[in-house]
Amino acid sequence: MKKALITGITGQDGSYLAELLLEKGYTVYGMVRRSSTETFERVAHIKDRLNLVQADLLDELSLIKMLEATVPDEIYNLAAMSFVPSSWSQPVLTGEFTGLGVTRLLEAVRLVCPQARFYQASSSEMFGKVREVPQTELTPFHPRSPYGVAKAYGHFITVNYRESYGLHALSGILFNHESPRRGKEFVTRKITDGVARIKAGLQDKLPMGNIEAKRDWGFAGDYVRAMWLMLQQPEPEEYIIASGKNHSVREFLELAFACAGLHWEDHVVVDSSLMRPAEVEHLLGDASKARTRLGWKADVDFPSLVRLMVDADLQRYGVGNK
Ligand code: NAP
Ligand code: G4F
Repeated sequence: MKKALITGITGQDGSYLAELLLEKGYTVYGMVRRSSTETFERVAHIKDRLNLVQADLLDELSLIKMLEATVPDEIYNLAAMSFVPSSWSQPVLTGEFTGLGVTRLLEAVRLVCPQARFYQASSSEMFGKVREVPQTELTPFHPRSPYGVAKAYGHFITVNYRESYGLHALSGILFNHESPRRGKEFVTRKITDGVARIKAGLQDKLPMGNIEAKRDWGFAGDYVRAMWLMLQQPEPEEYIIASGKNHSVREFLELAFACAGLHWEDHVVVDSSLMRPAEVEHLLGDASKARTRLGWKADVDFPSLVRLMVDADLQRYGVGNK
C-alpha cells in the first residue's frame, strides 16, 4: 500500500486529491497547521480515513518530524497563501508560505526521504503579463503579484532541487480550477454564492472588480487527477494543466445568473476597490503535453462547471434551482 502526504489537505484541491488517493488505496497523511478552530469542513466526510499530522510551512523542524513520522512515497505540496489580492496586503508572509515554504519542505525531503516523489503546486499566475498565447511549458514567466512571484520561486526551487540533488520533484502548472468547495473569496465562488444569496433574498447587489479579465477555468476534480498522473511518470517533468478555452468574468456572471433565472445586470455593481494594482488580463493554457504524455483530459466543461457550482450554492441556501 503506497503512502501519500498532502500539505494543504484542508483546501479545495487537498480535499479532492485525498478522495482520489483513498479511492486508489493509498494511506493518506495530511499536514494541518495548528488553529484555535478546526478547518476540516472540506474533508469532514473522509476525516476518519485520513491521518492528520500537525506541521507548518514556516517551521522547518515540524516538517522534518512530520516526514520522519510518515515516510511517504509521494508528497503533494498544495499548502500556500493562495488568494492573489491578499498577497499585496501580506507580501512578506506570502513569500514565506508560498515561496520559502517550498524550500523548507524540499530540505526536509532531502534530509529524511530523498526517494519520495514530490509534486509542487505551480500556477498559471506565473505567466502574468503573458508573453504568448496560449501558454505552454516553455512560455517565459512575468508574474504580476507577490503571489505570482512567490510561486515562480517555488517553481524554480523545485526544478533546482531535482537538478542539484536528483530528487524526483516536479511542478504542475495549473490554470484556474474551481468547484463547489472553492473559497468564497475567489471570483467564481463569490459569484455562485452571490447568486444563491440573491435568489434567497439575503442580498440584492453583488460588487465586482474587473469583469473583463479572462481565465481558463476547469473543474478541480479533473485537475487533481492530473497531479497524480504526473507523479506516476518514470521521469519528473513539468506539465501545463488547462482546458484550452478562456472566458471573461462577465461571461461567468451571465451564465451563473441565468442558471438561477436571474439577469446579472440587475444585480452586479462595479466596485473600484476590488481592482488589483496589477492585473493578469488573459490566461489561456495549452495542455497538449499532458494530453499526449499523461493521457489526461478534463471531463467537466465550462457550462457544466458553472451549473455545478450554482446548483450546489442554491441547495446550500435551500432555494432549489429555479
Ligand atoms: P486553498 O483552498 O486556498 O488551500 C490552501 C491550503 O494551504 C489550506 O489547506 C491551508 O490551510 C494551507 N496552508 C496555508 N498556509 C499554510 C501554512 N503556513 N502551513 C500549513 N498549511 C498552510 O488552495 P487550493 O485552491 O486548494 O490550491 C492548492 C494549491 O494549488 C495552492 O498552492 C495554490 O496556490 C495552487 N494553485 C491553485 C490553483 C487554483 O485555481 N485553485 C491554480 C494553480 C495553483 P488552512 O485550512 O489551515 O488555511
Ligand atoms: O478568482 P480569482 O481571485 O483568481 P486568480 O487571481 O486568477 O487566482 C487563482 O487562480 C490562480 C491560477 O491562475 C491560482 F494560482 C491562485 O491561487 C488562485 O486560485 O480572480 C480571477 C479574476 C481576476 O482577474 C480578478 O481581477 O477575476 C477578477 N475579479 C473580478 N472581480 C475578481 C472580482 N476576483 C475576485 N476574487 N473578486 C472579485 O470581486
